[in-house]
Amino acid sequence: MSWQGIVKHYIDFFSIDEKNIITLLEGNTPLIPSVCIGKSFERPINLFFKYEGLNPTGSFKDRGMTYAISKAVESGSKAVICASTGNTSASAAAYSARAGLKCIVLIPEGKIALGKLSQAMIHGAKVIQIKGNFDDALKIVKEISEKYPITLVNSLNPHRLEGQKTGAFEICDVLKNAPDYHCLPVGNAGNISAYWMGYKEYRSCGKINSLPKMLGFQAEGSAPIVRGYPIEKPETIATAIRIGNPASWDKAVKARDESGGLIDMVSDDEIIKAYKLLAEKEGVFCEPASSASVAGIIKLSERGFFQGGETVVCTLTGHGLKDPDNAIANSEKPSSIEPNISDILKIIGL
Ligand code: AN7
Repeated sequence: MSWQGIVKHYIDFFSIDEKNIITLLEGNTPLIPSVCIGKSFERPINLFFKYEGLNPTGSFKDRGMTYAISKAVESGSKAVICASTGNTSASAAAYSARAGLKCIVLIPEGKIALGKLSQAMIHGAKVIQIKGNFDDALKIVKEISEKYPITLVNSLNPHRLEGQKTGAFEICDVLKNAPDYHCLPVGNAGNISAYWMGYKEYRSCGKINSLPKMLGFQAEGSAPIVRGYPIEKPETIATAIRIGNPASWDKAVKARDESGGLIDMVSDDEIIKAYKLLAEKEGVFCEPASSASVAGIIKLSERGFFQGGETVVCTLTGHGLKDPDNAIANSEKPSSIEPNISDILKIIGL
């Protein structure tokens, strides 16, 4: 049978009447073997990229959103709301459009990537930009959803993490076991928590017989979990993870500690270096926040963290096309000349 989306595919791990499922056939994303980065380490590792940019709206959020929106429909909800650094709003807008729900999104003005903003707008969400950051927006939508009949679809909604756990299932289905390490960028800290839940559920039912160590990376200017206190004014070029007080802080710390992993941080320079390496040496275009996971793996390898030979999966959480401004700003500008073959040959170096 053809792919039916994550909820139907893993229906035994969900609790829903199938007729209420709202899906864009998300999931089943490729686990791409690294051809360069993992092999370039002093002690090479067996590195894979879980390329979540190939979901219907271009990020991992679709896994959580298909289930959150389906459950909202099942419960008779007519409207949903979220705060977002961009990808959640894009996904909420698309799945709400499909379900016929009203969708309201709060975003930090000027700090969301162009592709994401365009998605929320074209799907017909009510887009409200606030002169504040994600953390301010989350506080407001939480309050609204507690007082009015509007369903919150941020990852505080447990159905979001339930959906996102399927990323772990798919990896184990391909590898036939769990990887040794699983590495993710950490923003609101939902995804690392969801993956950990997924791995544990898969082991409980005997699909795998080991668990990975969970590795999370925050951006240096937005690293509350690493520093141990909320960041009032988070900053990073990776706007998706520009979050100072993550909602799933405790869950992420639990995933780190139960698995024997770590949560550390990488600089914007390291993020951009990994972003370019992925694009130029692996042929994989992800957004800057996604490459924080790969930047983290590179940093760990330089510290002698890996023995060599371990299987390591990095989730590349969002597609590079989400953020064309950063792609252009960090690449060589195209030359612009008259259509003259000799000048063109000179530029090519022939
Ligand atoms: C590409 O869209 O928080 O640690 O509002 O878009 O589960 O929050 C996005 C987060 C990583 C961090 N990579 O995941 C939002 C939002 C990308 C992201 C994260 C996000 P979490």
